[in-house]
Amino acid sequence: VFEIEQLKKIPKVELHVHIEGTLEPDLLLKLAERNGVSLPYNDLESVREVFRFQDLQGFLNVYYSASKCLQKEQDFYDLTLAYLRKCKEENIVYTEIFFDPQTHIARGIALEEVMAGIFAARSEAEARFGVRSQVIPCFERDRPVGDSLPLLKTMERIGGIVGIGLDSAERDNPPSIFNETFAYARSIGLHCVAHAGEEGPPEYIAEALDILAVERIDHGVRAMESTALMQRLQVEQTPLTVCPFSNVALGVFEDLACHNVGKLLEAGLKVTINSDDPAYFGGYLTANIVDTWNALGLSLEQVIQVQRNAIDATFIDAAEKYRMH
Ligand code: ES4
Ligand code: ZN
Repeated sequence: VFEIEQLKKIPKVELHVHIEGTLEPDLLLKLAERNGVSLPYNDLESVREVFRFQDLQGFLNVYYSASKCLQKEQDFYDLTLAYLRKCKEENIVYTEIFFDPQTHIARGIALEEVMAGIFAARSEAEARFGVRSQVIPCFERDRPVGDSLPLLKTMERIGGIVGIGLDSAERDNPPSIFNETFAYARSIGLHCVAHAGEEGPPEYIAEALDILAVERIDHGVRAMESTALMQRLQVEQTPLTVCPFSNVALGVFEDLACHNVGKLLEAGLKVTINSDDPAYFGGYLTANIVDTWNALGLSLEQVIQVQRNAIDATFIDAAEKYRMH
């Protein structure tokens, strides 16, 4: 049986975490008050009540609504620094952080403020805690596809991002329609990832690889439904950023004992473990590993394996990866 304190000691890498999903109830309530935002819940008890989800859409409704409390550069700074402080505490030495620009722009927040807050926290955390990070904006696939390329060009002008991603409601929103935006991102040297095979079918994983040319698949757990795809992911060693707590919280798997991550590992896929939206799904990276490993009876060697996989799957240069190993 693994314990939190034991696995905290192992240096770790996280590749799938949405910064808005690290907004803990106490900071949420504090920001609501600071910015004069009224929420349908105003104490920790009722927050916990609302944080019980049926599926991805049910979660996204709460997540986007809570994000309204993030308004000023300082808010994004506080949010990001709190997560990176958590990384220090858990010995997460490097993390690639997602954010959802469209959620904030749609409310009239300047993208420059959002990004300045996140970047300032990044520098601070590197200097103070030695926790390094990079930043990846995600396009929300349930918003008009035509908004994505102009937004990408705005972010290109602002600078500082390492890649782009694709998130939000997956069903009936296939990756392929973002073709042009991802092609442009690649042409300017950005890395590409996409959520696929979370709630959507295995075909969306193949599409993300073939049409968007993504280098990692976020989630990807529904790959198991296709033998051909499993074989391809094994041969190509495409990293999957698996998020066990998220999958259970959103009903993708009944419980951790039913999760397929052990089978994905046994099939030789390049699996990594991540927290996704830790404030909403019951815990950070270390807790995800501990509880999943205990539920499935996985080994310490497999903990090391997923961490080696995560180092290989990062968007840092080869010399640096070598040092991390
Ligand atoms: C997300 Cl769990 C999940 N899936 C898709 N999009 C997301 N955005 C934040 N969390
Ligand atoms: Zn996600």
